[in-house]
Amino acid sequence: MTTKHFIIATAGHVDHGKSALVKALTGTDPDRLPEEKKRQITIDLGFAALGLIAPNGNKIHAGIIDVPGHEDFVRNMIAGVGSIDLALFVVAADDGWMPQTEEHLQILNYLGVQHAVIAVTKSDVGQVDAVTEQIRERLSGTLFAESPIVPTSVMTETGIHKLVNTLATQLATIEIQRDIGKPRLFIDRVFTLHGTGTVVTGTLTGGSLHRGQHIVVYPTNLETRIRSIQSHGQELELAQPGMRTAINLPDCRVDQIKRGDVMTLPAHGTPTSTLIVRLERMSRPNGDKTVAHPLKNGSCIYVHHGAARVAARIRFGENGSLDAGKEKLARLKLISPVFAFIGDRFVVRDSAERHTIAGGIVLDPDGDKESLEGVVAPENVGSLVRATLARLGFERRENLLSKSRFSADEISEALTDLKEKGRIVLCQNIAADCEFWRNLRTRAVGLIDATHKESSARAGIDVGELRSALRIQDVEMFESLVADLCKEGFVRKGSVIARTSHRATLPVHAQPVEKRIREALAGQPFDPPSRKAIESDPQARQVVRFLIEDGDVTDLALDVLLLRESFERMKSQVIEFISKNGPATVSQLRQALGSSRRVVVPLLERFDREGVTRRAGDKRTLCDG
Ligand SMILES: Nc1nc2c(ncn2[C@@H]2O[C@H](COP(=O)(O)OP(=O)(O)OP(=O)(O)O)[C@@H](O)[C@H]2O)c(=O)[nH]1
Ligand SMILES: [Mg+2]
Repeated sequence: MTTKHFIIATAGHVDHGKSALVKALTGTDPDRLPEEKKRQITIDLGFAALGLIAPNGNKIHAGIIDVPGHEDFVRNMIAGVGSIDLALFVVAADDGWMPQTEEHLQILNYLGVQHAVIAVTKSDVGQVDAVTEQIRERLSGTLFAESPIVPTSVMTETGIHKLVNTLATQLATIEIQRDIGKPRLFIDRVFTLHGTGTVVTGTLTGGSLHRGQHIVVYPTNLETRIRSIQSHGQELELAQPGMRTAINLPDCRVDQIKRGDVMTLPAHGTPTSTLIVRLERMSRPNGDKTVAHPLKNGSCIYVHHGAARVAARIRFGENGSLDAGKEKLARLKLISPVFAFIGDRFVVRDSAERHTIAGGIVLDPDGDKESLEGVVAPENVGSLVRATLARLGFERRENLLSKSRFSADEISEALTDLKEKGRIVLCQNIAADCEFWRNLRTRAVGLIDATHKESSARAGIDVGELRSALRIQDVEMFESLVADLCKEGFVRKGSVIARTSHRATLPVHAQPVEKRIREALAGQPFDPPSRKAIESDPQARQVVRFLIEDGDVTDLALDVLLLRESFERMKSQVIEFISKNGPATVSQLRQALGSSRRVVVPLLERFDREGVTRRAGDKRTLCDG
């Protein structure tokens, strides 16, 4: 039977007994720093592990993160609760609801933490009933309104057993974290172990990491390999989502990595500094100082994402501010990049780091390119795919929603499904919005038809000309469009695209010119007159273009035209000569063909490109096969 892994973090006001409770539950004192022991206060994150048995007998392993309650260390607290499954929310019976009880509650709600168990600590010295009532009142309307409340005392050991059972019962109902094949380890500690080298720890989400794997650390782009993995002191081959994970990176120095960095695989996009987000402010009971703090357009704030804290500026779509109980779309300009996914949640604090003022959800981590219009919350993969394509027009399949909380398979299935329902277009490697694609096709067809109408002597429109007329920068997308057109009704011939039904014809008055040109080229087939001499007037230029597009004439170099037939004959003769006489120089081949360097040099270069010949020193040999 496999053990389910979860992460629990404590939360609550300073001195309310969080660390003492963790020690009573696990036997581990999470306060490990000498200064913490001296001041009897938690400063930074502490860690412990708790083995539990679910009511159905299944094993549960919970990694516990103990956070500081003091208002000076809220920043550390947020780094600890970024990706937890359940909060162990602590309120002391002798003190009741206090400022950081409130602030921590808001932080957990902004981060979307869905589950909590509430411990009314110090039940031996406080008023359990009154405080329980106060807690229920403060939690009403929040995600924890229905969470169980357990009175505890570490002095008398009251309620500890019940708390263990409550945690087990609650965790048993929670889905384990999803493995979407996109692991992110939000690094919260970096240190050196004597004889082992650099170790980073964090909470792993989104996918697994295994020993020997090649990884990248963002935002520094540090690429390295995992030497070994541990979770709560146990060596592992593989760390799974929802595990506290320690990773040994012997090839890195400690000063190359810091708290807030993200370890991931190189294939899932890069960090960015502009996020499109939906910001929200909770509406909380009166007298709460955190609600009063203004959040205006242009405000400088701190964004807490994962274990990172980054200064940023807020831009709302229009001027104004975000009031309590409201939400608004905004763009966040960060001073340094974060590796965020669509659907990630974050916390916003003021620039002086005194108040938690808002929270939000990332709607687009690549927020540079488009307006705030049409950005949607990621409810399900299908609607997200459609909304994304509606905004972007098109995207490469492998890039579409790569930074989202959906797996590549889920995205791929959604694409196929939407295509079958006619809601999106899939063409080669491009996924596109139907309307966008239809418009593009209509414009392309219009340009092709206009070319046919205006210049019937031309085989069609040059693809490069079509691309620039459509103003398409992306070559791959353009190639998909051409391929789509060529599925029905259109054809690509060399460098032009045309209606299948189109036959290029020269106007009657140009036919004598055509005759003259053909004769000039046929007169000295292997050493014809220069292109300049042949294209003596605009009409001759038009005819030459017609003959090239039609395939009867090859333009070998800027100034060299050959009849296709001469080109093919020269090819056979070169092959025959080399087969008979072995590798040959330009000059030998020139003599054999009775041609000139002007023609033979570009001719052989063309044969090299076509894989007919190969250059070895100053000689040409034949390519095998
Ligand atoms: N009487 C009594 N005292 C307790 C109980 N739990 C904790 N304490 C005391 O409360 C004080 C604070 O306990 P901690 O566990 O350090 O509190 P904390 O919430 O971790 O504090 P910070 O991490 O600094 O926010 C210590 O002196 C504990 O001995 C309890 O159940 N009963
Ligand atoms: Mg503590």
